Amino acid sequence: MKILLVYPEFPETYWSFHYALSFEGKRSAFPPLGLLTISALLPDDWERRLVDMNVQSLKLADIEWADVVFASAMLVQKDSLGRVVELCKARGKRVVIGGPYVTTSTDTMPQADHIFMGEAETTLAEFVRDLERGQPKRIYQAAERPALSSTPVPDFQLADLRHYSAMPIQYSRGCPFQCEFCDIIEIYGRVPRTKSNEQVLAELEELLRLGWRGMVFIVDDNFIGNKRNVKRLLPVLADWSERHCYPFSFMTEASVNLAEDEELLDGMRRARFRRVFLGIETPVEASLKEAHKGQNTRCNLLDSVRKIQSYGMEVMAGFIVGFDNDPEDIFERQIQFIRESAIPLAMVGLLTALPETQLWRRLEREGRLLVESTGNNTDGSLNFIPRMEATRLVEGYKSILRTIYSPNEYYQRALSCLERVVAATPEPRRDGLASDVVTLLRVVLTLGMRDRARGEFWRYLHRALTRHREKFAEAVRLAAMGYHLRKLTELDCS
Ligand code: B12
Ligand code: SF4
Repeated sequence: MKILLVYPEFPETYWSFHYALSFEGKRSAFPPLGLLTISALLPDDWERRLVDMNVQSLKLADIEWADVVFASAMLVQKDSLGRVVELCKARGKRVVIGGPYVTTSTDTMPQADHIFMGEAETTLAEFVRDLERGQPKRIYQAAERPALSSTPVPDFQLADLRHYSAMPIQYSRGCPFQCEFCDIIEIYGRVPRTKSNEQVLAELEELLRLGWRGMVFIVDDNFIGNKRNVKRLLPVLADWSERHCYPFSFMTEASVNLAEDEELLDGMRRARFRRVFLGIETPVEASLKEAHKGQNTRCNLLDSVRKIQSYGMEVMAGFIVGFDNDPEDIFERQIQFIRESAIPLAMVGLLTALPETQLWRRLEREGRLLVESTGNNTDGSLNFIPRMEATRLVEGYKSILRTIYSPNEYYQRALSCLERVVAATPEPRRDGLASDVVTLLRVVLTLGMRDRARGEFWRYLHRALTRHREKFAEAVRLAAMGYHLRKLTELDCS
């Protein structure tokens, strides 16, 4: 059996990091871990090929080669997925689809032959058996969420690692909290399930064997969802890293209560976590309460950010406007908070009702739902009737983006971040010195010569060099990221 695994194209969004990645000569941030995991669950003697359309085009020859096509998508990839399914069906191929989009919106891809809802660790084996018997079903959905002990080491070797800026691994699924807008808890549940320490090390060993060096993104919904287990993992991870001369550094996503736990923070510092993404959402307490995000109201959010930064981790964070309780001055308050927090990568979105969430159900009851979301909460579109007048909300939202990504504001935050994030040892080298030099030249050529904000860039670089010389590589990386965020803002919000 020949299996073609296809990952549809992402539209250009803040999250594509397109403009920043091009400096490094990378085509995409991460390979598709869902498909690499699916591949590892298939019978050993089946042949597999991966086409990540974010790094290479889908060729007719690939489709012709395959007996079965497997595709995975988030909502934001829906249009591209639709085109993939159409193309493959037109060539008479059997098409199997799965992933977060398919899980939450089943009835929207009528041409696909088989639909996998939820996690596939148990259902895929059932499909393979059914297929061999000639009786595959249209819909597969596991009765229970699988234990992650059944998740194999992903087939990382299928991806051309050179095209990506970081590698993903997953330690846990699910999150114990219950934020109203969140679809994670609907898809992956509220009881965090973790892999064993041995499984994690086996995945790292495999990445090492394949020659990967550099950033590893632990793509958990909430890395500290199961604190007891993660506290057992961290010393093992630190020890492994030391024994292997620190080939990787780590980034992950976590809830803000990370700041309350010094044992966890210390464990993460020792294991060389460099970045952590927090769901801060808003500094407005009434809006946090409305969103059932109680964990963010029990602390001073700015202090929590500062504490995490003091453990050597850059904080990235998500922010949302559009809650019913947002006051008229919400836009200024978000800007002020972001300014004071020293979070360069502040990702601000409009509240979005994703299918099957508590928010979706409430708005449906209140008769306020308009359309299915585009899946991209930064494209300025609303899929429900907000309390605030819609035009004012969208305009205010865009004014946040224009302000926080403007060169002065962004470079100032980047400098404050360099100042606060305690000096760490250099990050592991991925592609060697020559490649670093080429990246630097590209950044200097674009930001320091061609860009209209070149004056701000040189002032930033000068201050970074004089005050934080040992963090020069970090300073350049942040500048590149800021350029991406500003470019998109100029395209979308002018
Ligand atoms: C890493 C990640 C990213 C990476 C991209 C990684 C990549 N190239 O794939 C980055 C950071 C770039 C990213 C960006 C975005 N992301 Co994202 N991301 C994730 C995250 C944290 C992990 C994904 C992952 O690797 N999971 C691990 C694998 C093993 O799990 P899985 O994909 O679910 O696969 C399992 C099953 O679903 C199933 N399966 C999956 N595919 C298939 C296919 C077949 C054929 C079969 C049979 C089974 C199957 O089997 C697997 C094993 O059980 C998820 C959350 C999560 N827990 O998954 C969010 C998530 C997928 N992202 C999400 C969103 C919304 C986004 C953004 C739109 C951001 C935003 N808020 O606007 C952007 C879009 C990207 C862009 N360029 O614009 C949502 C998707 C919601 C939806 N219903 O579509 C999620 C679920 C998180 C959330 N609620 O916010 N993301
Ligand atoms: S903390 Fe994050 S992952 Fe957990 S429920 Fe809230 S939004 Fe979802």
